[in-house]
Amino acid sequence: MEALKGVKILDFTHVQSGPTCTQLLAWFGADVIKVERPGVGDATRKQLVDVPGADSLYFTMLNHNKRSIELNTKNETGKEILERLIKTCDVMVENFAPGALDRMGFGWERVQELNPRMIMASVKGFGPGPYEDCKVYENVAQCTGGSASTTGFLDGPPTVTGAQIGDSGTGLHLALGIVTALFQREQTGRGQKVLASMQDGVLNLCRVKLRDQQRLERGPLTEYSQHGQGIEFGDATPRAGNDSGGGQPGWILKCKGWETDPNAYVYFITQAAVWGNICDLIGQPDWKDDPAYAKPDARLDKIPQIFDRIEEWTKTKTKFEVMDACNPLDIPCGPILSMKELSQEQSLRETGTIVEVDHPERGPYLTVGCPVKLSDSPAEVKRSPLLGEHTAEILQEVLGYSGDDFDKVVASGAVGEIKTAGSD
Ligand code: CAO
Repeated sequence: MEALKGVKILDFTHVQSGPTCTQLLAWFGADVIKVERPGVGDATRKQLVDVPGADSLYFTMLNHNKRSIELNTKNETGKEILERLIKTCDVMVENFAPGALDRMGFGWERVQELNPRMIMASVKGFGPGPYEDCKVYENVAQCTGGSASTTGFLDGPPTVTGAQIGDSGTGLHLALGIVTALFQREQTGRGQKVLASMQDGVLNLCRVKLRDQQRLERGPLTEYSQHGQGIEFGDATPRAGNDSGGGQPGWILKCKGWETDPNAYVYFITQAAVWGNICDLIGQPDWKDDPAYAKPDARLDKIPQIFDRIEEWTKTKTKFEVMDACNPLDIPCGPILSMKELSQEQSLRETGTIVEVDHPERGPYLTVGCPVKLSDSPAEVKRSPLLGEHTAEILQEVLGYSGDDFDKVVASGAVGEIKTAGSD
C-alpha cells in the first residue's frame, strides 16, 4: 500500500528544486499531475540533451512517477481547467519566479477561495526581505546560504559543492512541509501556505558553520587545521578544506594509485577512542604513550603532520584495502567513490538506491531511486511522462470532461495536441 495513496498533487514545478519535491511525493504514492506549457513543457526537457529528440536525463531523472498534462494557464479555457484542478487536488506545488502566480491570477487568496483545503507549497530563492523578488538558481543559493563562504581551502576562493543542496535540498525541505500540512489538515480541515526558501534551506544544512561563527567570537576554533598551523582566524567562519567539522580530526589522504586515478583517496578520521589502534596500524606504536601525541589536546597543533604520517601508510594500500584494514579496528574512514564506481555498485542496485529505467525515446538509463525506504510502502520508480502524455486521461478521468465539452477544450488550444487515444 502506498503511503500517500489518494493524495492528488497539482505539480506546477519546473527545473530542479520543485520537481525533486513532487518526485519524492510521487514515490511515496501521491498522484502527481504535472502541468506544462503546451508544446514547450518544463525547460529541462530540452536542456543538456544527450540523445537527440529524446527528453534529457536532467528532466527524466527529476520527474519519475508523474503524469503530464499540457495546459496553457493564460488562455481562458486553460484557466477554467486549472480552476477545476485546484478544486480537485489536495496540494499545489510551484516554484515560479516571485509574482508569476499572481500575474496568472492564481495567488494564495484565489486558490483558497477555490479550495479552502488546498495546501499551496512554494519554493522561492529567498524568504520575505530585501531579495524576495529575485530569481535564484542552485549556486546562487549555495552562495547566499553560507555554503560557499565555508567551502574550499583557506587560501582559495569560495567554492560551490557538487551536492545540489540549494535545489534538491530545498525540495526535500518543502516535501516535509507538505506532509506536515497534510497531517495538520486532518485536524483543522483547512489548507495552508508552505514556503521553503532556498537560502533558508542551505543555511539549515550549514548550521554547524553558524555554530562556529559564534564559537569564534569566544576564541580560536581549535579543531580547525588552521589553528594547528598557527594561522590566525579572521572575524568569520573560515573555509576549512577537508577538516572533519566535528570534534574528531579528519582529512582526505592519498591511496595507492593516486598518481593516475583522481579518486584514489580515502577520508580518514583520527577518532580519539581508537588512537592506539591507529598508531599500531600505521607502524607508529610509540605515539601511544608519547605525551606529545597520546592525548587529543596534545595532538591539536600537530594534525597536518599526523595526517602526513598516516598518508605514508595509506599510500601503500588501495582505498578499499584501507577500508578493510580500518573497519575491524573501529577506525572511521570512507573511500572517495567516483560516480562511475557508484553507478556500478551492486549493493546500491539491490536496495533500489540506483535503478535502471526504460524510456520509449531514449532506452534504458540509470537514475537514483527513493533515498528514504518505507517498509510498508516500497517505491517503484516509473519512467517520467512524455510531454502531454496524460492530457486526455486527466481531462476525462480526473476532471470528468467528455463528449462535446472535451472536444471544445481541445479546439480551444488550451491543451495542445492530444497525443493518446481518448477523445469520445
Ligand atoms: N501556461 C502559461 N504560462 C506558463 C505556464 C503554463 N502552463 N507555466 C509557466 N508559465 C509562465 C509563468 O506564468 C511565467 O510567466 P510571466 O513571467 O509572464 O508571469 C513564465 O512562464 C516563466 O516563469 P518563471 O519566471 O518562473 O521562469 P524563468 O525560466 O524565467 O525562471 C527560475 C526560472 C527557476 C529562475 C524561477 O522560476 C525562480 O526563481 N523560481 C524560484 C526559485 C527556484 O525554484 N529556483 C530553482 C530552480 S532550479 O535551479
